[in-house]
Amino acid sequence: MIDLYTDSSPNGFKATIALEELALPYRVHHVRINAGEHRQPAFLALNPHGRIPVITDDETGITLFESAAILLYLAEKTGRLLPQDPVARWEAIKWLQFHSSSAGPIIGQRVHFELFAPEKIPAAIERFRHLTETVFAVIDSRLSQHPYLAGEDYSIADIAHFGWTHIARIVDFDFSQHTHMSAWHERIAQRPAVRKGVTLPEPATGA
Ligand SMILES: N[C@@H](CCC(=O)N[C@@H](CS)C(=O)NCC(=O)O)C(=O)O
Repeated sequence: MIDLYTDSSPNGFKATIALEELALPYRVHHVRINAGEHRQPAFLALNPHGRIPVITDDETGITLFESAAILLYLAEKTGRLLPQDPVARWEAIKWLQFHSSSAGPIIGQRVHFELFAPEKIPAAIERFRHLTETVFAVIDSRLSQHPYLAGEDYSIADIAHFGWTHIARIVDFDFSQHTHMSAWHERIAQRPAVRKGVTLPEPATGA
């Protein structure tokens, strides 16, 4: 059985969506970031960086933090959501890595500086708006050529990016001018596992 430690937030949704897509049995442990539960010793023992999501798998004894590692683990465990063909497989890993190193942190910083920073810093807001637009343009260009980031098939790369495009929509970061990315987002948002994944744990962010 997999235990998932998470909150209603973009990085957490990647794990809930993947677990729902794969129909793996799992237990959700709600780590309330607002209440500082991610800084408690019991949680820091699972992730010393104090961030959700975390999974433990009692079948293998493996504990993982970092959403990309979790997505790769779940894909490898089931043989699904990561193409077998080497070209598509490495496309999926490349776009997953692009998400973890570029898209996720950039959108996250934009959310911080536009919505949560105690002081409005125009240069920081402008910088992360510009960087977000660049990321959206890169994703849009890829999706103008293929239905999914890895190519023809939906994969963990799409799940990773969707975690943040879902939040971008909620906080009104408009990407409608990126028409291929917008259509991809709508298509993924309609998947039953995705609809459920973004509601976990309750209460859902922005719902
Ligand atoms: N690179 C990490 C980022 C995890 C992360 O930042 N999670 C956020 C919630 S979306 C968190 O736990 N924030 C708590 C904090 O910043 O103190 C991943 O992909 O898992």
